[in-house]
Amino acid sequence: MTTRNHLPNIASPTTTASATDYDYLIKFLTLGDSGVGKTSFLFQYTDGEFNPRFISTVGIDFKEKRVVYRPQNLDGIMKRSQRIHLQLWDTAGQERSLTTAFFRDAMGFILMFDITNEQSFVNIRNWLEQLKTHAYSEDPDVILCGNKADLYEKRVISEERARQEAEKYGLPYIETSAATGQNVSRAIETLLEMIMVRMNKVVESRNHLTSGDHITKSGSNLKLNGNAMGNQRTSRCNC
Ligand SMILES: Nc1nc2c(ncn2[C@@H]2O[C@H](COP(=O)(O)OP(=O)(O)OP(=O)(O)O)[C@@H](O)[C@H]2O)c(=O)[nH]1
Ligand SMILES: [Mg+2]
Repeated sequence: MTTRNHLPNIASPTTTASATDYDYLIKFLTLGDSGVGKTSFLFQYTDGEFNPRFISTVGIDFKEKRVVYRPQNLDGIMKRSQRIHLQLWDTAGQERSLTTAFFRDAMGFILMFDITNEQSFVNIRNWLEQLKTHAYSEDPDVILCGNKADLYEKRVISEERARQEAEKYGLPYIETSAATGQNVSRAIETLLEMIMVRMNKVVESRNHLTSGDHITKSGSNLKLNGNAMGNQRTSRCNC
């Protein structure tokens, strides 16, 4: 376990009145080569729309969406739904060095390739290397998306090959289409589930933390780590 191995940015603001109507702020980051469909994927998820024109992202951008997370009732204990404010950071495939600074602040990563583009698939390895170096943990929560599933006639990466690659890295794999919306919500929900499971483990273990540990709770809200939002308290959990 390294000092980077903490969950960042699970936070609930206490300093602004308008920001108190959700339980957790969670940041995701899209990654992948230019043109694989990161921006289109987020646009489809937040706005339910698709633009066939390619406008390459410059720098970094983000979109937001509120969702409700319902914890799975595995142990027979009813758990209350949690209101999530999702912040979806969209990186530019061409500007790796610029965007690595944002890796550390994200809790979950949507790693995307284009099923019609061999090179974007080959480059998954490079993106994972970058993640290992710059993310909050050497083992962050990542979902692999094979995008442009609607272009099946142009497919060059078979689903089986993609699944094998995902398995090699221990990642869930989902085929998506930003054009039709296929599996777009499902991909986000899968990643959110991974994070909430990880986070709820932290919540459950909070009673074991000593007063010297860097985790605080306010009302029903847990705060972990500081971030670039500017309206949260800073605390940190080495979990
Ligand atoms: N048919 C189809 N086209 C897609 C899909 N996703 C994206 N595109 C198209 O692919 C092109 C690139 O999409 P973007 O979303 O801009 O790609 P990006 O990954 O954000 O690229 P950068 O910002 O340069 O990193 C655009 O012309 C999109 O319309 C998809 O699922 N199906
Ligand atoms: Mg883009």
